[in-house]
Amino acid sequence: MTLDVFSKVVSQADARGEFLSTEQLDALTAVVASGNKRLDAVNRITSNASAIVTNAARSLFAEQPNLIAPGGNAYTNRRMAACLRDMEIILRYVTYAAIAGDASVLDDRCLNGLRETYQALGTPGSSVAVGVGKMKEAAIGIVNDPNGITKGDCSSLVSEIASYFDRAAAAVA
Ligand code: PEB
Repeated sequence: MTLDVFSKVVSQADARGEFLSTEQLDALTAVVASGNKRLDAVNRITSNASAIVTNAARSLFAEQPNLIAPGGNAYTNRRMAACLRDMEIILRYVTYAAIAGDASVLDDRCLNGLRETYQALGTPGSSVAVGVGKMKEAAIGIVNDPNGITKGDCSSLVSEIASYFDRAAAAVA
């Protein structure tokens, strides 16, 4: 089921017929308190999505030129377009998970069955995972850019966002 961090806690508590625990409320308080940072981070990634995708793809093809050589999995415009599109889809679902504060949307709507899809297509999932790792580095660099923002501690938000990229990479590697 696709949930955000609030509905996830509610459904977990409801499954046990319990009120929200102090720990659950504290965790949600932290999510609310850092809400503007989360919105800013997602806004920054979203505004730079096309650069994040193209730079990651360029860097992947520089490292793995076999992908774009005749017979490679990104050779021909059609496959290149499919590859860029896949990276954009994955980045889009990472931003959804980041705004929701929960990975379920990424799992259910993007990663579920993706490994099998790539196996069936003969697309190297390990190369997709490398591309996702490159998007992660770029996205985190953009989120951490001190330009134009009030300085604050974004470390837990950054590691949460990093975990969504890691999850996507692990799902196809
Ligand atoms: C997943 N990717 C491809 C297809 C599907 C997906 C379902 C087959 C149908 C099509 O071509 O459109 N679609 C994609 C996705 C979701 C979805 C993530 C989630 C909701 O609905 N080729 C490379 C790189 C890599 C790549 C390693 C990093 O060399 C990707 C990019 N994906 C790639 C390629 C194809 C593809 C399809 C090349 C086309 C494969 C082919 O037809 O030969």
